[in-house]
Amino acid sequence: MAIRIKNTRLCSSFFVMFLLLNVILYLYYDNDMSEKLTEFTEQCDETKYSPSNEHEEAINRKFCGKSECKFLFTYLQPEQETKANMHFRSFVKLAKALNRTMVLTNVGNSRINACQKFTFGFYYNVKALQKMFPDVKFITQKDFQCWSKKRRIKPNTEHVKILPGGKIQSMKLVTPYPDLLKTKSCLNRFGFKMDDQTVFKQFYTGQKSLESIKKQTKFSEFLINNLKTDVEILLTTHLVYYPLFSNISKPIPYSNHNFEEASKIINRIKPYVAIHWRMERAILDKLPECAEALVKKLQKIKESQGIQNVYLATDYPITGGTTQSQTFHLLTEKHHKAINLLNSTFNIHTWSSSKIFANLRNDEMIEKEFSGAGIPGIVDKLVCMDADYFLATPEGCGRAQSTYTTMIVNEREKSIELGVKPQLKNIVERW
Ligand SMILES: Nc1nc2c(ncn2[C@@H]2O[C@H](COP(=O)(O)OP(=O)(O)O)[C@@H](O)[C@H]2O)c(=O)[nH]1
Ligand SMILES: [Mg+2]
Repeated sequence: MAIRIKNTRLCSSFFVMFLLLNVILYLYYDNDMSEKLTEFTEQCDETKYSPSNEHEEAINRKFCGKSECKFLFTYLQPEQETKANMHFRSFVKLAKALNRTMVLTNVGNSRINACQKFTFGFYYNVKALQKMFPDVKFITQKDFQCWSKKRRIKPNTEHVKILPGGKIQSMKLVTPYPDLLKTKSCLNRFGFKMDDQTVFKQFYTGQKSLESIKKQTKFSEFLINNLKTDVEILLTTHLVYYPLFSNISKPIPYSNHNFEEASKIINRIKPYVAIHWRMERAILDKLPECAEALVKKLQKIKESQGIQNVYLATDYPITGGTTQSQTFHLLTEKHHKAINLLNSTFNIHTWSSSKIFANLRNDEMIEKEFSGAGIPGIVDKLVCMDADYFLATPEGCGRAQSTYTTMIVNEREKSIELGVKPQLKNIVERW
């Protein structure tokens, strides 16, 4: 009997410890792991009460901590991940300057826009972003959506689009196009007011006007001065390729689970040479030459450095299907032959041969992310950052001026400077 009581006590203390451990683990991983699935399967229920200022204020307090909410929602970043990452930071700066809460727009398929199915934390480390911008308030798209739906007096909006070209630093009011935004940009998923009465502003940077820091500063000041409005939501988008704000901070770090998957690959293949072959825009006739030169270069590195393993990061569709970059349309026999030469000469490791995120891959919607450019692009980038030796695309063999490659190079340079990754033998070399 006594033994049984002892056992029961022992069991319950183990159970309590087990629970505690889980709570600790949950808190530790919260921003990365708890919020990574679909946004729109679970609808936020609309409230049943009739409109009254008191209720509106209560909803506001719940979601933005104040009786009045002021949000900045950049619902569409036009470019893919590295560039979208950069522009997102410009808009955080804008949110800061305008004292608005920044919406963490959804992500997926290498994009940051309202139509995507994953929360921002699926790609990015939200806690790290908060540290980078300690005085900016953030809200997930899901909570923002919920807030807008729960509001009975629907929050008002102003729409802002920033375009390159036009008259330098100019702004004009344009005819509203709410229906297009509702259908094409998924803004029908939110409960805010946007109609033919809504103010639609179009800003122009002027020709090549954001190419210098001085011009960026002038433009951002112009933008801030013209966006001091009382509307509850500023809806923003742009088509600008240069940074909108000067002194843009370092990239938003990727979320922990991406680092963990990259580490699994790295630990399995180290030491290794990583190649970033961004094939988009290669001169087709040059491709056979490019592949041969790469093979030669790899053989040399193997001999001189004694590194046996080769990791290939590329926008070529290594799993078949479409290319990994959505701006890479012209895929030819010459591309296939180039990759075949590489594959037949070396045992090449890739994100695909490494079965990344095995625990997530039994869901059809998530699996789609692994046939596209999203998560594989992030993991490839992280594996390249840690490689013992790094080779990047030379001119003519693809898109040598790639922000994707530049991000790897900058990170490697920083690691060498700080001496934090002793395995790094070079920053970058073009083969
Ligand atoms: N998986 C994978 N995707 C890549 C690689 N290189 C480029 N991409 C994809 O191609 C797109 C590149 O766009 P971006 O990140 O803006 O860089 P940039 O266009 O090269 O300046 C992204 O969607 C990437 O995910 C790669 O090595 N591996
Ligand atoms: Mg791009």
